[in-house]
Amino acid sequence: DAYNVAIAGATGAVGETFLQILEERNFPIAELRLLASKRSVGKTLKFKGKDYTVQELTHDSFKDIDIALFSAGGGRSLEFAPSAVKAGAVVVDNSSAYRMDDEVPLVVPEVNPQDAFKHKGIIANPNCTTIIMVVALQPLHAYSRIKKVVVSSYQSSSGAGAQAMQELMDQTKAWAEGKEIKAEKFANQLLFNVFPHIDSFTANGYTKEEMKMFNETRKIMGDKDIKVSATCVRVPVLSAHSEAVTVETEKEITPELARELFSKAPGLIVKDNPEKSEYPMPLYVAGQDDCYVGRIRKDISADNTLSFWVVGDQLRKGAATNAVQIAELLIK
Ligand code: A2P
Ligand code: 11C
Repeated sequence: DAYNVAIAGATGAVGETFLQILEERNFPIAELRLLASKRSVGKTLKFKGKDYTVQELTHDSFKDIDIALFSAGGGRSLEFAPSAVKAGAVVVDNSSAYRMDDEVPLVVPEVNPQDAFKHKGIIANPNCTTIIMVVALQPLHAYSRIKKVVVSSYQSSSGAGAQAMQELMDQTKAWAEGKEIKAEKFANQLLFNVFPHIDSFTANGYTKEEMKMFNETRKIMGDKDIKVSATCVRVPVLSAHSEAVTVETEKEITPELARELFSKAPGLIVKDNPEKSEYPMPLYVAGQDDCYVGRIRKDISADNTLSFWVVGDQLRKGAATNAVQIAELLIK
């Protein structure tokens, strides 16, 4: 069997990664329809060596489409996903628009694949930082219930899209040429800087990105008692997000046991030889589908508490790979 697939937001950072992943995984595609804004109409994108012309995303874009992958921003998802569902497609939506909707499953295939089958037309792809963290939390949680997580993220410019990645490269070039450094996509200069501000601030002092980690983790892991306190930080890295995670579990999980649980977990690779300066780093994890975990150690500030470092390519496992894995579940 082969399926008719549409990509809404095909010209974006995640959209282009969708094309790569569908090609690499040889997803069975009959027709491929690439959709973006009016600005991109007529532009061509390559898939398996063939040129595809971008069309405008409209309410009529989804006739005969089986699977629609959305990554064109939450506004577009709210406006056009219902039209795709009406046309008979299943939507896998990478935006935050539907994630906390009770009717919409929020799925990470390594954690809650069964939830994908409860969909009513739309399945939500979680936030990238959340996906990378829960891939590592799941094997621990399966051994002993997680009570609390404290996490700081080191998020790359790719999280803010293709133009944000370009801005970091432009700032680097401007600095090297002694020219003025401009910040437009980000509120602050990212080159030579970090800022603890991703998405907008909410009334409790956390940002929306940080609250996504709190709320989405509970929904994906199916445990309303897990508490997550996050500080989400933008760093001048092009792609792949890193996270320093501290987890309190009901039973003690020693570093040795954690290493064993992580090693057996799907989608996760242990790289943890600090004496050889070997630990996961975004520069090397970028371009890979698996998440990497290292710096596994007993936390010395509390009982039954473990600390580790996890890195994942935000455009791949944090977005496109996870969404394509969801589509693969549906056609299996
Ligand atoms: P376009 O390139 O035509 O602007 P990113 O997250 O990398 O910034 O990408 C955003 C994606 O969403 C792009 O493919 C972009 O298309 C698409 N997009 C943005 N606004 C619209 C819109 N109003 N209608 C359709 N697609 C949109
Ligand atoms: C970032 N994680 O790095 C954000 C982008 O909820 O899907 C993704 C926002 C989301 O900027």
